Amino acid sequence: MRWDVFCRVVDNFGDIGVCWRLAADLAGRGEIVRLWVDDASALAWMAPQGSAGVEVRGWHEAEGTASLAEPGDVVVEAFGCDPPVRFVQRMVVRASSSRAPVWINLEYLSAEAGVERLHGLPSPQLSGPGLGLTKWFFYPGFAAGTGGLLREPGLMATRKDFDESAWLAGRGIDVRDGERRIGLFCYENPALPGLLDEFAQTPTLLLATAGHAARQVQRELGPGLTRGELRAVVLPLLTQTDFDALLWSCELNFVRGEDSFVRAQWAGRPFVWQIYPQADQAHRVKLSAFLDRFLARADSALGDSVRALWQCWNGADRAGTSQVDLPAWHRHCETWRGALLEQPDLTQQLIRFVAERR
Ligand code: TRH
Repeated sequence: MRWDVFCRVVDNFGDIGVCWRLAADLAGRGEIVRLWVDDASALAWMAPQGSAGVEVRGWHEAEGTASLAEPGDVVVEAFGCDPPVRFVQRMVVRASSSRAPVWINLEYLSAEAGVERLHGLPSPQLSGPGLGLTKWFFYPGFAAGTGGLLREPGLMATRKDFDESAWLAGRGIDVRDGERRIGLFCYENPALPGLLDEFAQTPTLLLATAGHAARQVQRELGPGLTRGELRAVVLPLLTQTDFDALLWSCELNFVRGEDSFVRAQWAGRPFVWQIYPQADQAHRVKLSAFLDRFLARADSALGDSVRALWQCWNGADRAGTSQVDLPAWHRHCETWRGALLEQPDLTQQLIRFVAERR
């Protein structure tokens, strides 16, 4: 099938990060994809090699009248980004002359219970440029009855064969015996200074990703990038493939947003999530909903300590990892990943969903 995926970069890297993973995964399964994006600049470092089967196009090109902008069989708008009006009008024209494109709104990921109810619901277009078409809500999620999570077919095999020492050496990162490795991808976080104090008590190598994390670590630790037994390395922007490798190379990962949050779960290593903050505090509910699901089967000491750490990292001025039993947490993350692997992945579910509606 021919797919048109629309992405508007609101801020940060998550919008394009998710859309790129989806586009590349679709193409990897033999689909033909055009990714229409209003700002493709991040792809230069996230996916410099591109992907066979994915054509990246400027958003404005979809507004034109050239045959290039004829809608394909499926139109995916990521996160309710509203494809250009002229493009939607041509979807209506296509519907009148042949088969209507299946129009999907790929929603944000949430562990809230309502997701199962909303996933797959139709939204008939009763007004506007898409009048007469139907848009379908597609919700990623953690439970049966949701659209699942992005997971490329070969991901777990690659994860299993991954050689973290070789990857770290290849990036020029010097690894020392007895040092725990922690990955840091976060927004500006008032809890970071306290956490660095804690890390300084134990031999620790902190791998800080480019952007907010790197800037805050540099500000806190100064040019030497050390404090007590802690040393930090500031990373350049990594490709998405190397970003996954980073998560696989650390004993504990701090992640944020949506895509890195999912990838940390496929890593099967302990992780702390900094949720994307929303002005109306809706993120607090989302955070609790995930913690409830994630910790439902953890023993109470582990559950309480992980919950406390995550809540501090998302709002307090102090957060510490020392209360958490890291080996037990690691086992828990592997069990959680095992349960998620039982679910069909998002791309597979999306292809099936579309096929049933054509
Ligand atoms: O950048 P984010 O905070 O994105 C957020 C969320 O998606 C949020 O839900 C959304 O509303 C907001 O953007 C607009 O975090 P996220 O989702 O983890 O995306 C980061 C992407 O960047 C992910 O695909 C991994 C990638 N990345 C790299 O490929 N290399 C890097 O070096 C780094 C630091 C990130």
